[in-house]
Amino acid sequence: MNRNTTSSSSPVLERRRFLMASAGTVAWLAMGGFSSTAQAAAAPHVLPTLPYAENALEPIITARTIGFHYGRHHKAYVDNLNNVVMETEFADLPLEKIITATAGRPENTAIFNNAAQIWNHSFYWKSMRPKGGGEPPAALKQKLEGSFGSVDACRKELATAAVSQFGSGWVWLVVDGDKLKVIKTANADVPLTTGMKPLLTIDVWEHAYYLDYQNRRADYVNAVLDKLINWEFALQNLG
Ligand code: MN3
Repeated sequence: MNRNTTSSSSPVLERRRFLMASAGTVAWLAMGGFSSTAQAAAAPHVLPTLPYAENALEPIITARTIGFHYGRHHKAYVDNLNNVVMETEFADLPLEKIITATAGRPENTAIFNNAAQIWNHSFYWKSMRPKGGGEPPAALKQKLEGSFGSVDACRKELATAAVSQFGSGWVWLVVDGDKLKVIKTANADVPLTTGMKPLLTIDVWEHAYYLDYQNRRADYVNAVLDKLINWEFALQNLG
Protein backbone atom coordinates (compact mmCIF):
# COMPACT_ATOMS: atom_id res chain seq x y z
CA MET A 1 0.00 0.00 0.00
CA ASN A 2 1.04 3.57 -0.54
CA ARG A 3 2.29 4.88 2.76
CA ASN A 4 1.02 8.32 1.84
CA THR A 5 -2.61 7.25 1.86
CA THR A 6 -2.91 7.01 5.64
CA SER A 7 -4.33 10.03 7.34
CA SER A 8 -3.90 11.25 10.85
CA SER A 9 -5.54 13.79 13.08
CA SER A 10 -2.48 14.96 14.99
CA PRO A 11 -2.60 18.51 16.42
CA VAL A 12 -0.02 19.56 13.81
CA LEU A 13 -2.20 18.29 10.98
CA GLU A 14 -5.29 19.88 12.52
CA ARG A 15 -3.47 23.22 12.63
CA ARG A 16 -2.31 22.76 9.04
CA ARG A 17 -5.89 22.03 8.00
CA PHE A 18 -7.06 25.18 9.75
CA LEU A 19 -4.34 27.25 8.06
CA MET A 20 -5.23 25.71 4.72
CA ALA A 21 -8.91 26.55 5.15
CA SER A 22 -8.05 30.12 6.21
CA ALA A 23 -5.68 30.64 3.31
CA GLY A 24 -8.31 29.27 0.94
CA THR A 25 -10.94 31.66 2.26
CA VAL A 26 -8.61 34.66 1.98
CA ALA A 27 -7.69 33.71 -1.60
CA TRP A 28 -11.35 33.19 -2.43
CA LEU A 29 -12.32 36.59 -1.06
CA ALA A 30 -9.37 38.24 -2.82
CA MET A 31 -10.58 36.77 -6.10
CA GLY A 32 -14.06 38.14 -5.67
CA GLY A 33 -15.76 35.22 -3.97
CA PHE A 34 -18.51 33.69 -6.06
CA SER A 35 -17.66 35.81 -9.08
CA SER A 36 -14.55 33.73 -9.86
CA THR A 37 -14.15 30.04 -10.59
CA ALA A 38 -10.40 30.15 -11.28
CA GLN A 39 -9.61 28.98 -7.75
CA ALA A 40 -11.25 25.62 -8.46
CA ALA A 41 -8.21 24.50 -10.47
CA ALA A 42 -5.79 24.69 -7.50
CA ALA A 43 -5.84 23.96 -3.76
CA PRO A 44 -7.98 23.00 -2.07
CA HIS A 45 -8.25 20.17 -4.56
CA VAL A 46 -11.60 18.42 -4.77
CA LEU A 47 -12.69 14.87 -5.50
CA PRO A 48 -14.14 14.90 -9.05
CA THR A 49 -17.64 13.52 -9.53
CA LEU A 50 -17.77 9.87 -10.61
CA PRO A 51 -19.05 9.84 -14.23
CA TYR A 52 -21.68 7.16 -13.43
CA ALA A 53 -23.45 5.61 -10.44
CA GLU A 54 -21.35 3.42 -8.13
CA ASN A 55 -23.26 0.33 -9.28
CA ALA A 56 -23.18 1.21 -13.00
CA LEU A 57 -20.25 -1.12 -13.79
CA GLU A 58 -21.79 -4.20 -12.19
CA PRO A 59 -21.32 -7.11 -12.44
CA ILE A 60 -17.77 -6.51 -13.78
CA ILE A 61 -16.85 -4.13 -10.96
CA THR A 62 -19.20 -4.07 -7.99
CA ALA A 63 -20.57 -1.03 -6.18
CA ARG A 64 -18.67 -2.26 -3.12
CA THR A 65 -15.35 -2.01 -4.95
CA ILE A 66 -16.20 1.41 -6.41
CA GLY A 67 -17.40 2.56 -2.99
CA PHE A 68 -14.01 1.83 -1.44
CA HIS A 69 -11.93 2.70 -4.48
CA TYR A 70 -13.56 6.04 -5.29
CA GLY A 71 -14.99 6.96 -1.90
CA ARG A 72 -11.98 6.00 0.21
CA HIS A 73 -8.81 5.61 -1.89
CA HIS A 74 -9.39 8.38 -4.45
CA LYS A 75 -10.73 10.70 -1.74
CA ALA A 76 -7.71 9.97 0.49
CA TYR A 77 -5.34 11.10 -2.26
CA VAL A 78 -7.29 14.38 -2.49
CA ASP A 79 -7.25 14.92 1.28
CA ASN A 80 -3.56 13.99 1.52
CA LEU A 81 -2.56 16.28 -1.33
CA ASN A 82 -4.36 19.21 0.28
CA ASN A 83 -2.41 18.50 3.47
CA VAL A 84 1.04 18.12 1.94
CA VAL A 85 0.90 20.81 -0.75
CA MET A 86 -0.06 23.85 1.28
CA GLU A 87 2.66 26.28 2.19
CA THR A 88 4.81 24.85 -0.60
CA GLU A 89 5.74 26.46 -3.89
CA PHE A 90 3.15 24.16 -5.54
CA ALA A 91 0.17 25.30 -3.43
CA ASP A 92 -1.45 27.44 -6.12
CA LEU A 93 -0.73 25.27 -9.14
CA PRO A 94 -3.38 23.25 -10.96
CA LEU A 95 -3.10 19.46 -10.63
CA GLU A 96 -1.26 18.67 -13.89
CA LYS A 97 1.32 21.38 -13.21
CA ILE A 98 1.94 19.96 -9.73
CA ILE A 99 2.51 16.52 -11.26
CA THR A 100 4.99 17.65 -13.90
CA ALA A 101 6.78 20.02 -11.49
CA THR A 102 7.34 17.37 -8.79
CA ALA A 103 8.05 14.30 -10.98
CA GLY A 104 11.47 12.84 -10.29
CA ARG A 105 12.13 15.08 -7.28
CA PRO A 106 12.71 12.87 -4.22
CA GLU A 107 12.06 15.77 -1.85
CA ASN A 108 8.53 16.11 -3.28
CA THR A 109 7.57 12.43 -3.43
CA ALA A 110 4.51 12.76 -1.21
CA ILE A 111 3.14 15.66 -3.25
CA PHE A 112 3.82 13.86 -6.53
CA ASN A 113 2.32 10.53 -5.41
CA ASN A 114 -0.93 12.04 -4.18
CA ALA A 115 -1.32 14.49 -7.08
CA ALA A 116 -0.60 11.83 -9.70
CA GLN A 117 -2.95 9.35 -8.03
CA ILE A 118 -5.78 11.92 -8.12
CA TRP A 119 -5.16 12.44 -11.84
CA ASN A 120 -4.76 8.72 -12.58
CA HIS A 121 -8.00 7.77 -10.84
CA SER A 122 -10.04 10.54 -12.48
CA PHE A 123 -8.70 9.30 -15.84
CA TYR A 124 -9.38 5.65 -14.95
CA TRP A 125 -13.06 6.26 -14.14
CA LYS A 126 -13.50 7.85 -17.57
CA SER A 127 -11.59 5.01 -19.25
CA MET A 128 -14.56 2.75 -18.46
CA ARG A 129 -18.29 3.01 -19.13
CA PRO A 130 -21.33 0.80 -18.69
CA LYS A 131 -21.70 -1.37 -21.82
CA GLY A 132 -18.18 -0.53 -22.96
CA GLY A 133 -15.77 -2.78 -24.84
CA GLY A 134 -16.61 -4.01 -28.31
CA GLU A 135 -15.50 -2.33 -31.53
CA PRO A 136 -13.66 1.01 -31.25
CA PRO A 137 -14.99 3.93 -33.33
CA ALA A 138 -13.63 3.84 -36.92
CA ALA A 139 -11.12 6.70 -36.50
CA LEU A 140 -9.55 5.03 -33.48
CA LYS A 141 -9.71 1.56 -35.03
CA GLN A 142 -7.69 2.79 -37.98
CA LYS A 143 -5.03 4.22 -35.64
CA LEU A 144 -4.91 1.00 -33.61
CA GLU A 145 -4.49 -1.09 -36.75
CA GLY A 146 -1.70 1.21 -37.93
CA SER A 147 0.24 0.82 -34.67
CA PHE A 148 -0.57 -2.72 -33.52
CA GLY A 149 -1.72 -4.49 -36.67
CA SER A 150 -5.22 -5.08 -35.24
CA VAL A 151 -7.52 -4.05 -32.42
CA ASP A 152 -7.14 -7.53 -30.96
CA ALA A 153 -3.34 -7.23 -30.92
CA CYS A 154 -3.66 -3.96 -28.96
CA ARG A 155 -6.14 -5.58 -26.60
CA LYS A 156 -3.71 -8.49 -26.01
CA GLU A 157 -0.82 -6.08 -25.34
CA LEU A 158 -2.92 -4.24 -22.76
CA ALA A 159 -3.83 -7.54 -21.04
CA THR A 160 -0.23 -8.82 -21.08
CA ALA A 161 1.13 -5.54 -19.71
CA ALA A 162 -1.49 -5.51 -16.96
CA VAL A 163 -0.69 -9.04 -15.83
CA SER A 164 3.08 -8.58 -16.03
CA GLN A 165 3.20 -5.32 -14.06
CA PHE A 166 4.95 -6.41 -10.86
CA GLY A 167 3.18 -4.96 -7.83
CA SER A 168 1.03 -1.83 -7.95
CA GLY A 169 0.69 0.27 -11.05
CA TRP A 170 -1.17 1.22 -14.19
CA VAL A 171 -1.46 0.08 -17.79
CA TRP A 172 -1.89 2.73 -20.46
CA LEU A 173 -2.71 3.20 -24.11
CA VAL A 174 -0.70 6.29 -25.09
CA VAL A 175 0.33 8.39 -28.05
CA ASP A 176 4.11 8.46 -28.32
CA GLY A 177 5.20 10.58 -31.27
CA ASP A 178 3.09 9.42 -34.22
CA LYS A 179 2.43 5.92 -32.83
CA LEU A 180 0.01 4.46 -30.30
CA LYS A 181 1.74 2.33 -27.67
CA VAL A 182 0.91 0.23 -24.61
CA ILE A 183 3.01 1.01 -21.57
CA LYS A 184 2.86 0.24 -17.86
CA THR A 185 3.86 2.43 -14.93
CA ALA A 186 4.61 1.58 -11.30
CA ASN A 187 2.81 3.01 -8.28
CA ALA A 188 1.65 6.58 -9.08
CA ASP A 189 3.71 7.14 -12.22
CA VAL A 190 1.85 8.69 -15.15
CA PRO A 191 2.94 8.95 -18.81
CA LEU A 192 2.33 12.70 -19.10
CA THR A 193 5.58 13.34 -17.17
CA THR A 194 7.54 11.80 -20.05
CA GLY A 195 5.78 13.64 -22.87
CA MET A 196 3.41 10.84 -23.85
CA LYS A 197 -0.32 11.52 -24.21
CA PRO A 198 -2.54 9.05 -22.29
CA LEU A 199 -5.63 7.75 -24.12
CA LEU A 200 -6.85 5.08 -21.68
CA THR A 201 -5.76 3.47 -18.43
CA ILE A 202 -6.51 0.44 -16.28
CA ASP A 203 -5.69 0.51 -12.56
CA VAL A 204 -3.89 -2.70 -11.57
CA TRP A 205 -3.35 -1.88 -7.89
CA GLU A 206 -4.89 -4.71 -5.88
CA HIS A 207 -7.49 -2.35 -4.38
CA ALA A 208 -8.99 -2.01 -7.90
CA TYR A 209 -10.04 -5.66 -8.08
CA TYR A 210 -9.36 -7.62 -4.91
CA LEU A 211 -12.88 -7.51 -3.43
CA ASP A 212 -14.34 -8.85 -6.69
CA TYR A 213 -11.55 -11.01 -8.15
CA GLN A 214 -9.13 -11.63 -5.24
CA ASN A 215 -5.76 -12.54 -6.81
CA ARG A 216 -7.17 -13.04 -10.35
CA ARG A 217 -5.85 -9.86 -11.94
CA ALA A 218 -6.07 -11.34 -15.45
CA ASP A 219 -9.81 -12.01 -15.03
CA TYR A 220 -10.39 -8.42 -13.90
CA VAL A 221 -8.37 -6.95 -16.78
CA ASN A 222 -9.97 -9.16 -19.43
CA ALA A 223 -13.45 -8.33 -18.14
CA VAL A 224 -12.67 -4.60 -18.21
CA LEU A 225 -11.30 -4.83 -21.75
CA ASP A 226 -14.27 -6.86 -23.01
CA LYS A 227 -17.16 -5.16 -21.17
CA LEU A 228 -16.15 -1.74 -19.86
CA ILE A 229 -13.30 -0.16 -21.79
CA ASN A 230 -14.33 3.25 -23.14
CA TRP A 231 -12.91 3.49 -26.66
CA GLU A 232 -14.89 6.71 -27.25
CA PHE A 233 -12.94 8.34 -24.40
CA ALA A 234 -9.67 7.22 -26.03
CA LEU A 235 -10.79 8.77 -29.31
CA GLN A 236 -11.64 12.06 -27.56
CA ASN A 237 -8.16 12.12 -26.04
CA LEU A 238 -6.58 11.39 -29.40
CA GLY A 239 -8.03 14.76 -30.39
MN1 MN3 B 1 -6.63 2.75 -7.49
